[in-house]
Amino acid sequence: STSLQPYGSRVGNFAKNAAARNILETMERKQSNLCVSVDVTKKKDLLDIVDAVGEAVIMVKTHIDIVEDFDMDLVVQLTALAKKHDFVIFEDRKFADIGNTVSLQYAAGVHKIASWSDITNAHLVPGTGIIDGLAKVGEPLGRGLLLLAEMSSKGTLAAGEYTRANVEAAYNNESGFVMGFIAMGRVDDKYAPADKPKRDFLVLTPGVGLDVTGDAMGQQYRTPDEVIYKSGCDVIIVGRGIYGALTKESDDTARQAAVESVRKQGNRYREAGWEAYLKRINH
Ligand code: S5P
Repeated sequence: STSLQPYGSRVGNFAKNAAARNILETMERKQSNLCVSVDVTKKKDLLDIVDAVGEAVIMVKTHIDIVEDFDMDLVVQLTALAKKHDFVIFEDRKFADIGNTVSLQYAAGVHKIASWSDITNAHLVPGTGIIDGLAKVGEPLGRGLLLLAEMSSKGTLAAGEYTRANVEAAYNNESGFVMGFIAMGRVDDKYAPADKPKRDFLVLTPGVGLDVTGDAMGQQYRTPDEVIYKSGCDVIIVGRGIYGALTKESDDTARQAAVESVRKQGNRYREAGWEAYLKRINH
């Protein structure tokens, strides 16, 4: 399995995808496999969290449509922070429509996702036309796409033959635009098509927490060790476990303390993720 190779040595496996190469190189440079998921509704909160954890992460994942005061200045500031701290941007848009519609959703509208997000993701529910629609926009810009082959939530229908279909679609994508999966384990190994040469893909995994095992709405958490070492995934995605402290501070002192706690959690998850990775490649 390619997951036993160091991140840096896998760069050459992604000759057709600049975003994937950039992610692997960033991981080596920063000694981190941590993606922070910044699911907050205020521009200032988003930027403060990203600035606090930027040094520890290789990727920032957004849900840009939940930001109430979104404007293009947020994109300007976020991309400036990406430069300052050396991370990749992942808009977690979870596209799920026909090719023509997703190409418009990706390129246009209020958010113009393709213009600033290095990678994004899609459900395969509509069929492979969704990949064609997104590739038409993303490929010329050097973007990458992840397929949601599995999900972290209780009762997910993304399993078994549906997961296999995602892996087959990725293997059939000759251009290299599909660079990986959202999945809970090494689906690219488990469902590798027998009639095709093995290919490398990145596996990014949400549902990661060190302190709790789930939430009230079906989220399920595993530790970085379970995800990176035991399951062989490449990137841990952590949301509330990192930014949880920054919610409803009454004054500046409380806010400062919350931002410091966010920074601390970022470092904690970076260390846990990297330790699990070192254990994996040195095993
Ligand atoms: O299966 C999934 C796929 C995704 S992208 N399960 C998930 O939780 N996510 C996303 O990861 C979800 O939309 C959220 O942004 C993040 C997890 O956040 P947390 O606060 O539970 O860590």
